[in-house]
Amino acid sequence: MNDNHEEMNRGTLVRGIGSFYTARDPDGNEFILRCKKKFRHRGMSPMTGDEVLFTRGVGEAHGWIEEILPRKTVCLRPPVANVELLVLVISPVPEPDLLLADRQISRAFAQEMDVMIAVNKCDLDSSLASGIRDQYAAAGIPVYAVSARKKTGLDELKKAMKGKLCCLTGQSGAGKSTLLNALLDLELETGDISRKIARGKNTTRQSEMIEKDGIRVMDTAGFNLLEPEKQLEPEKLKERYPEFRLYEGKCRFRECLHDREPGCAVTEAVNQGELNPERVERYRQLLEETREVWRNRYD
Ligand SMILES: Nc1nc2c(ncn2[C@@H]2O[C@H](COP(=O)(O)OP(=O)(O)OP(=O)(O)O)[C@@H](O)[C@H]2O)c(=O)[nH]1
Ligand SMILES: [Mg+2]
Ligand SMILES: [Zn+2]
Repeated sequence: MNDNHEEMNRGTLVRGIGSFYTARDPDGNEFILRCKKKFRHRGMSPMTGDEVLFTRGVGEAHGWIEEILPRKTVCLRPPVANVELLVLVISPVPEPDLLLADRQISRAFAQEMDVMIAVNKCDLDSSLASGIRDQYAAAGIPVYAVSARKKTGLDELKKAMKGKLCCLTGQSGAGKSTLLNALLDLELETGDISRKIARGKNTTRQSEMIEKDGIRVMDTAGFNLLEPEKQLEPEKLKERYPEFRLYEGKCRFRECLHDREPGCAVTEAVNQGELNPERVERYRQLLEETREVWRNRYD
């Protein structure tokens, strides 16, 4: 057996449908693969963004994923690997859910991903972007105001996405696929917002990696709910808020979790207008939830 197909190839998984995955090699060739059972035994399933070693199929036959290389980062929702820059897409419709956004930002920062926000549909509401900027400036999260429909603000966003593996994420209907179509001149499927429930219709079903114009980006399925993390110690949550760092060690109590303890420097910073009250309020909401989940972690 010295046929070509036994040779090991290297590629990136660019999509997966059912139990079939597509790997793209460095020359841009795509290969349909299946996953060997050994991964399932290890509780590992391949994800879009994975770097893999694979053997090619003969003729029309599919090949096999032989190895999944170590992941730099992992998101479970959307399920993607090796993302370096998370691009949250927020729009006036559907109504922004910033608690959901904060959950995603918190998970991204825990893995040292970069995060930025694209406020889309600025043709419908030109003031949303500045409101979002107020919420996230102190955390150092850049906010780009764009309209995929009117094609405004696209160059700046595109420039900021260069050089890192990006992932567009956000509520269904926020306009992720439309935005990628406008940015990279693609024809990804897009959907309407339901009139009745004012939500997106989950048009994109799978994560898909696109490489074009020097940009590597994944379009992903929107969602409206994210389960709380089971293994997060409440004390660790504040470490995921870059804007708190300036105040660490300045509270009356050394163990302060910035949850309305007396003499809290974060509360003081909110009162002084240095930190955004809504973002801090949502932190406290997530802290409460994290405590609750932590208390019940053995149930
Ligand atoms: N007015 C306006 N509408 C937009 C803009 N961008 C997207 N839309 C509309 O928003 C709706 C949803 O767009 P999609 O691109 O399918 O949204 P998505 O985020 O990919 O949604 P899922 O794939 O379901 O997660 C479509 O009707 C788009 O035409 C924009 O800049 N302005
Ligand atoms: Mg989509
Ligand atoms: Zn404090």
